[in-house]
Amino acid sequence: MQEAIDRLRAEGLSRIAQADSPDALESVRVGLLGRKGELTGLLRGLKDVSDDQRPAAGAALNQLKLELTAALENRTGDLAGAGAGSMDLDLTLPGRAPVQLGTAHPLLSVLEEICDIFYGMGYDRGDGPEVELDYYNFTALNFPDDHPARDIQDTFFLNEDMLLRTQTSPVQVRTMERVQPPLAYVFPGRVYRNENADASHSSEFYQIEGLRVDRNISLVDLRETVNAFIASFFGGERQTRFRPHFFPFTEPSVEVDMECVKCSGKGCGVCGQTGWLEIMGAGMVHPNVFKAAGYPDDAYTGFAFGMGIDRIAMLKYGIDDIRLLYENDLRFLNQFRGVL
Ligand code: 2U9
Repeated sequence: MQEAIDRLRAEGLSRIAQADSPDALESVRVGLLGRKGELTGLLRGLKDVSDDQRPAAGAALNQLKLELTAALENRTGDLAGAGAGSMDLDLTLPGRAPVQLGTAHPLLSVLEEICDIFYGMGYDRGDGPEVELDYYNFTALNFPDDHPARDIQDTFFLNEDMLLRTQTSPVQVRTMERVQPPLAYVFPGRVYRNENADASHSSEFYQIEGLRVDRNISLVDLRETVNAFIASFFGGERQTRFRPHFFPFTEPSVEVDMECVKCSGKGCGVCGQTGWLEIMGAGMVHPNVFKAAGYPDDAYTGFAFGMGIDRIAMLKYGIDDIRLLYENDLRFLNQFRGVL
């Protein structure tokens, strides 16, 4: 019996090793361990072994069965690994590489950093829907019916009355309907514009707007708030300037420039040799917007501002293509590990 067992071990292992496809291996398995297989035959033959030798022969046969089964399993794994596309995964095995923990996306950490600065000045945070009514996105903000921003070329309309918000301003109107002055809020969030993507444009981006309404709020309050924000976010004393501009929802309106982050005003590639970077738009809330929100027309004044978070993040980290912020390429994102 022992001789037969040893012969079957040697032959069985060699046949398993030589099987070169899953089908060939399966017929080797049937030939060895199947109902009419050779090992099964030897197990049946146990009854003819003498009583004193049967326990040892039984143990040796069980051992052989374990060895052949293990060899078959290993070979199955080898053949599956070699076959294109087919995989026999053992999900219980420990991973080969250490697990990489996620990290904050640069856009969201800049968003939180900006909010934190305004919380420090006593602001609250407001949130609202990305799918908006035309009324809140345009009409209540004093956009005339024929304003070019309402064009389908600029705005994603869902139907005649509904659209994807083009700015977070509609949340400000919703907030003013709910909250009486004095109030100070920031409204960060994602906005949408129907434009072709390039290095500085994306059809979705992040914005943060701010609103402060009280008695006797003036442009001086706006200027000091903007200066405090810029000093805190970019560090140090930086020159700022207001240029006259036009927005339907503010009067007067301005665009705010700050000394270039790269060349500190000398002129370089980042600031187009001007020494200045446009950082936000702002102004005093238009009386028609107060009217739409239901505030008395003469009791309060307020300022509002808006900036693109993408642009601020790009300036802060020297990112030259906005699309990098939306592609989730780990080679890009991994550079912010531990930075934020
Ligand atoms: C209400 C009243 C006034 C929000 C403002 C801007 C100026 C502005 C742009 C900056 C770059 C949008 O991301 S961007 O393209 N925004 O220039 N936004 S004042 O004014 C408001 C908003 C709501 C009720």
